[in-house]
Amino acid sequence: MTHFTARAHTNIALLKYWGKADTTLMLPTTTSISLTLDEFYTDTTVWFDAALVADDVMLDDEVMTGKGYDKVTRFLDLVRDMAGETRYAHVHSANHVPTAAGLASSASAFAALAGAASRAAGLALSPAELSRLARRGSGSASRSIFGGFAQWDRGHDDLTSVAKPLVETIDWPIQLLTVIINDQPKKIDSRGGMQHAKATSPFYDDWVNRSNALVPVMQTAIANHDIDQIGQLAEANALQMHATNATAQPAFNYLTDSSWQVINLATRLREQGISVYATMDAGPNVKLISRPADTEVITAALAEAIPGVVVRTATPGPSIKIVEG
Ligand code: 2P0
Repeated sequence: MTHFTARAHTNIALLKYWGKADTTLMLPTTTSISLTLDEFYTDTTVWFDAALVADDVMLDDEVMTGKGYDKVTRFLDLVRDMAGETRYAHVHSANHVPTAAGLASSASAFAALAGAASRAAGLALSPAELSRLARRGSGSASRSIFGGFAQWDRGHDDLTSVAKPLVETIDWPIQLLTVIINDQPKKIDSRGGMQHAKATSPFYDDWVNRSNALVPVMQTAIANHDIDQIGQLAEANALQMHATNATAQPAFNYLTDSSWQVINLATRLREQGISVYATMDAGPNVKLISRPADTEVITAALAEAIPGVVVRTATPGPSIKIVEG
């Protein structure tokens, strides 16, 4: 019973994934580009055990049940099929992605699970194979196999829908300031939200076409270390993604009044010459793409606009790491 532990970091999309072309294979409608973050990650240990009569899944020292457990066992079934493994597994996972930070943990969680479970089952997968496998757990997990900037090509089948590194080591100043917003709107999970937007928004196809057209433009902006171009593209892409939700039938929204306060603050700071751009995912928190040198002026402006606001700094992070436990 060899134990394997994997550490995978979460990522934030600069060009978003919002909708599936194939819900079984988890093929997205758009190619997405992300930044992996150093500060937020998941550690997962897996070992297979002939004495088990069902998978044993623990998250942060609590027994996992319900929908979350079902997702994990379905994912382990994929790994068992690939490896010819018949035993159930122990999965012990620790999330270092504070829920209060409003960052999705499914990307780091399924990337770490793919890494640890595949090795524990005796598979030696390449990074691309690992990315494909992680995608089956959660789409955004395909990108968390890689550090720095990663691109998940939407592809057209299981083989071609895979992430790759664009630039793994980033030696120039870029960060995401995570602005934690407490006024939580009604929770709609991203899996349901993206499918509803795809099925009912009259602007959905337009969003897909615009998003895919931005891929080479974003690649050039990253290659040029052009934080203003990266930020402009990311902010526009995020707002267009959220517009598909606002125009769904019935409409729904992840952004709250406080989210808009932060987005509008970024606009005002730009008018003062500061490079700061907003990106938002399936929740109210706003991530500000910026330079570390501007942290103080940005956080001071945030504190003035929203007294007591909490801000967490996130910097570019590394690829998945797997160790024998
Ligand atoms: C992203 N999000 O590109 C987008 C932007 C949220 C908003 O990927 O159904 O948890 O498990 O594939 O990966 C969140 O979606 O969804 C997500 P599933 P996932 O980061």
